[in-house]
Amino acid sequence: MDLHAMDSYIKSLIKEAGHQIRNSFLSDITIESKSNANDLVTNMDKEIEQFFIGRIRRDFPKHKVFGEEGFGDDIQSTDGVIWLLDPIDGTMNFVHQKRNFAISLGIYVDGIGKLGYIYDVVNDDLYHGVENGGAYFNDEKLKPLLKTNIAESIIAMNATWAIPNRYLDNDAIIQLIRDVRGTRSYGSAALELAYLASGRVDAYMSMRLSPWDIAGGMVIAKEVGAVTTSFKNDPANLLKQDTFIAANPSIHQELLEKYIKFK
Ligand code: 2AM
Ligand code: CA
Ligand code: CA
Ligand code: CA
Repeated sequence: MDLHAMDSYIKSLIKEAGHQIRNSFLSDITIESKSNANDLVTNMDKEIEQFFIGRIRRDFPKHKVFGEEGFGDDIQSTDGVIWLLDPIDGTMNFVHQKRNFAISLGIYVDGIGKLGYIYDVVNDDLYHGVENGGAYFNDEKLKPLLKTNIAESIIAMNATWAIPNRYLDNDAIIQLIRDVRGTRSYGSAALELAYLASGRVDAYMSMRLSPWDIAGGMVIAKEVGAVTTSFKNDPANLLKQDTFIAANPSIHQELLEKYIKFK
């Protein structure tokens, strides 16, 4: 695969999709809920996924697509070329705020991340990464993450972590909230990964993410030296939902050992 040619193709595809999303602000969107009342999906989530799939089927008929809205392929293994696509990551923000959402895309070949894209549609900011070729914020090359420590870190996590739950030791999480410099919650896993890669936060963690939420961001994050794993320190799962942490390498282990404790 010619990564350079693919990269140019994908950038223009993503910009075209972003244009369609921005145009949708001028007309009414249809909002439905999925697994629960707060799990939203709109006609644009579906239309943008179908837009990508139409182009991929036409121009790369051998490639497979694993997308959130289910118009792609039934993916059971990581063999071959797979586009892991979240057409709108942060749908709740898309609906309520008309900002703070992104298109998230990762291109994986036999389970290895080759190209990653996170497009902040409203700000027209594209984060991308090429395996062994660096990570970029628009045209600016991102620098390797600098050494840090918990006390000087900003951690992106959802406020619901403070609510006692069945899985994790709540006291350890509350201690983390006390020990860090600050916490942030942006509501888009892809943007939170982009902020990690660009050094604006030092870690991002979530109790449940899907492959399309993290695929693009993992390629980008790896290029600046970030570590991405499950809470059990396994490689992130490309086939099913799992826990997820992406962090500056100087705090990843301490976060897992001291603060993320399973009951
Ligand atoms: P989505 O907007 O594409 O659904 C919100 O904290 C983040 O978690 C978003 O990246 C959101 O992606 C993701 N997420 C994954 N599964 C979710 C679910 N069932 N409900 C809400 N957000 C979910
Ligand atoms: Ca969703
Ligand atoms: Ca998502
Ligand atoms: Ca989505």
